[in-house]
Amino acid sequence: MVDLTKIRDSVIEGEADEVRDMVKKAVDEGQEVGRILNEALLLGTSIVGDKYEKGEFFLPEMFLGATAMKEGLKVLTPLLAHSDIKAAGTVIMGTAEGDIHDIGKTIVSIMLEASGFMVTDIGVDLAPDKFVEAAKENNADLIGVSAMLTTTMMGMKDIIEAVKEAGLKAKVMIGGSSVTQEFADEIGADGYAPDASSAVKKAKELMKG
Ligand code: B12
Repeated sequence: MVDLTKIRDSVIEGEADEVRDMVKKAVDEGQEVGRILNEALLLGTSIVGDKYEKGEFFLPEMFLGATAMKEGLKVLTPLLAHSDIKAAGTVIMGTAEGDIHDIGKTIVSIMLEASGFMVTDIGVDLAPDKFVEAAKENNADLIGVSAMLTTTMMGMKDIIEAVKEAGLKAKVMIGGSSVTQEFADEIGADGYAPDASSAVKKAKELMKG
């Protein structure tokens, strides 16, 4: 059996090939996908974040760690997202302008898909009009916006305003490590969630009205 702590450590070390191979092996062995995600990939990423905060890691290490995590996530994505439930709603998901962090929003997207939502992930570093265009094209019920930097968080307000100005029916849900409920209220977001599983709950709640 592949030891999940070994995968976690390889994420921390930024060993993308090892992470991918071990995750594949763990899946083949029948290890639980949710545990591989939480105890190996997410925990590894969070330790990388702690080390960066303490000054033990610098940007290159943080980048390698994220790349390794994403290699593992690629293996898990098809397994997490399978769902035969009718679409619970249509969601546009993206990261705010100036921000290239995409792991959090990718996980939220996967969890929403796994819960029956139709999600279109439009990428990172997106100006407000990109969200508006995509929401129109897809007749979206919800728009999810992620921002990890205190600077890019501020741009979320512009997205909410652009959505309102365009007269769209879509509700805007926001998240990211520095985002809080208080901030969401302040900028007039329809919803906020601190993590992927509460994002699913919040999305369902917003669909109800
Ligand atoms: C990996 C990482 C990177 C990678 C990103 C790779 C990638 N492809 O995403 C790289 C190395 C590129 C990077 C770059 C930078 N980073 Co960085 N990064 C991180 C790190 C370590 C982890 C982020 C992550 O992926 N976490 C794992 C995911 C699963 O968690 P999450 O993103 O929080 O998402 C969860 C929730 O927030 C929520 N959520 C997220 N999005 C959404 C959306 C919705 C709609 C909802 C409802 C919920 C939701 O659900 C998610 C799942 O549970 C964090 C540290 C940390 N502790 O967060 C710093 C961090 C975010 N980075 C930081 C900084 C400063 C930078 C740089 C500016 C560094 C620099 N000097 O260049 C650049 C900015 C680049 C840019 N323009 O965006 C700071 C931000 C500080 C701040 N408050 O402004 C942090 C907090 C590190 C720190 N302590 O200083 N980074």
